[in-house]
Amino acid sequence: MSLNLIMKRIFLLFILLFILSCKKNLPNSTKDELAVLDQKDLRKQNVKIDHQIRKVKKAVIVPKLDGKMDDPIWKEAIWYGFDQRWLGAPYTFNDFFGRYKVVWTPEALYVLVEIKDDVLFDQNKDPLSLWWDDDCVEIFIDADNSGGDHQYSNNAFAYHVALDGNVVDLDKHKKPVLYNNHVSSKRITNGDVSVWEFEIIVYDDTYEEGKVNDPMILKKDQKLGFAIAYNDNDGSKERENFIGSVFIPGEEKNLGWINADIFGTIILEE
Ligand SMILES: [Ca+2]
Ligand SMILES: [Ca+2]
Ligand SMILES: [Ca+2]
Ligand SMILES: [Ca+2]
Repeated sequence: MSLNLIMKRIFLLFILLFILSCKKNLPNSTKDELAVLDQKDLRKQNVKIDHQIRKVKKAVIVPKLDGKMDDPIWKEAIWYGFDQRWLGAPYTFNDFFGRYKVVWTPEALYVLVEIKDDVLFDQNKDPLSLWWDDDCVEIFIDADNSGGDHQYSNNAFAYHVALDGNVVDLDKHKKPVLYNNHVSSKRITNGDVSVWEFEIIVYDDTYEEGKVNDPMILKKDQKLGFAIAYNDNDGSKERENFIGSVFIPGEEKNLGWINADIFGTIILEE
């Protein structure tokens, strides 16, 4: 190796060391600023913290909405409980017991519900009047699992399905609207046990009532916000209990109709 070449290499080494030392001396604050910016972006987007994460099976054969649970996919899916008392006094097994299953196809979510309720009560015949005070199943769907406020928006839906099959939620004008074309159902009641089957066409936050809206095509690995509840009334002026599927921290438990952060997270698997 010539002396010239050795000198050149030493010179290059010095330059490299110089560049490295400059990088090291960058003030720490630059790094911190970048971190702060990231956190701000996260807060702006209101990222939901996934909880009650459950995998949901795909149905090859679509369950028949006949109020009978003999479809092949219902035998494969597992039961989950309505086991969270969101409103009302403690209740007995005779008063209420409920469990449910969820499966999916690209076109819809399917929910099977088995409810034991001693009295089925429908005091408000007008579906748009005090719908939450009659016995009803409430299904919460957040298509993009965004979480966040949805009280008067379509960021998420809280479908109240009444005993007569009418489906109600609030729209952006704070008025109740029938969403019977989003949720189809069939209920068969024997004694105090009702079996309900639901087909839920999923719409995302671009949904506009009265316009032409494309339903969401569901895909493998997709996450959705999901919760379900039952409003139990056995003859009182107002509902006696509101029993949900997901734990809600804090004193106020009646938050499902306002904030999609409390929904659990389902993941669609094949
Ligand atoms: Ca069926
Ligand atoms: Ca009851
Ligand atoms: Ca959403
Ligand atoms: Ca009841």
